[in-house]
Amino acid sequence: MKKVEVIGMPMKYGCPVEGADKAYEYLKDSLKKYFFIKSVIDTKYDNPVMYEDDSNIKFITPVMNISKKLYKEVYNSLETGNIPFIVGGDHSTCIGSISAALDYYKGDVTVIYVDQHADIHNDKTTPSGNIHGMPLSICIGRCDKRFDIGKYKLKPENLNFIGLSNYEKEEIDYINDSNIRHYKDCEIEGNEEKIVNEILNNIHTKYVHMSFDLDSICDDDFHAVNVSVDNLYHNGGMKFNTAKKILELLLNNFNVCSIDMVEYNPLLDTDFKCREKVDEILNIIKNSLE
Ligand SMILES: [Mn+2]
Repeated sequence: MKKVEVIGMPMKYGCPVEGADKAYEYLKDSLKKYFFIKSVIDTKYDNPVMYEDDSNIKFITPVMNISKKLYKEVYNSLETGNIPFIVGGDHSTCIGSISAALDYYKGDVTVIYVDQHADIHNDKTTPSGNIHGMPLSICIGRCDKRFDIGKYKLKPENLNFIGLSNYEKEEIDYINDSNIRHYKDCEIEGNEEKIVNEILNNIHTKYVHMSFDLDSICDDDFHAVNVSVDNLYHNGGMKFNTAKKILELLLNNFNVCSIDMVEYNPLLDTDFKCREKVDEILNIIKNSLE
């Protein structure tokens, strides 16, 4: 039986908000209760440079160098027959994990991306220059060669979004033009099984990487994230119970080879309410996969 093993990724260079790099440290005791801890990536970086050229991309060398360290660790975990569970960090975390899964399984990997944001800007379209809004384009290979990592690229047909609510025009245009399957945050409640079955019936690969951004949960139920979506026009994410149901269905129905959980910001979790919910999520992962 495969074993879930935790890789801590205290990554902060993909997002300007302080705090997500401390998630692993805050969650360590809970994580140890449920899982074997494989390692923690050393994300310390001497003299990181924010802008290296005249583009608006921030911290490209630290992000890519640290991502390559995570890539090696995730690849090694897959080689030893385990299921790496990467605890970020901002969502640039998934650059290393997805590219490692793609290389290890020679491209035979579907990504299920549970997030309110599309995270699919490329180096030309990003308005903020924050790399946590670009990881999927990096894995697909639609950024310039400074972002090269791994050999196998993610095919758009093997990408699925669950929980989308917040994206820029360039992102949704690319998603629509590439026929990327996507479900908006407001479509999910009550349709969890239907959605999971639709993805299951259209899957082209043997393996699935699940990338779970905690900001896919609405602000009322889970506020301690780097970039919450809360505006007049959206419910701003799934209810916690809906997210749990989706997670449970995904983990029980797909051949999940690797998982990320990202963007938890413990500095904003002043009453520890979100940490209790993370504990419930860990329990679901444990019960579904081990
Ligand atoms: Mn994200």
